[in-house]
Amino acid sequence: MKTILMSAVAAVALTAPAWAQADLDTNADGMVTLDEVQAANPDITAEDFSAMDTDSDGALSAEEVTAAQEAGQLPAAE
Ligand SMILES: [Ca+2]
Ligand SMILES: [Ca+2]
Repeated sequence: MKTILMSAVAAVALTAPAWAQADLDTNADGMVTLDEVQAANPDITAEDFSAMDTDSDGALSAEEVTAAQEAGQLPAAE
């Protein structure tokens, strides 16, 4: 029973598209700001953030977070 429940949780985590971003988005407003990125990754600079913010709106969307992680600009959430 316990195994079935854990498998279900794992499946949900794998299929949720924005799970990594949700992890960074500490105030849950749907966007990841520089402060939120730095809270999890103190080494990220404003310059690094600008490079990841491809549409320059001052925050990272789920797509931008995923792209940054795939490009190695942002550590992938564990
Ligand atoms: Ca946020
Ligand atoms: Ca953006």
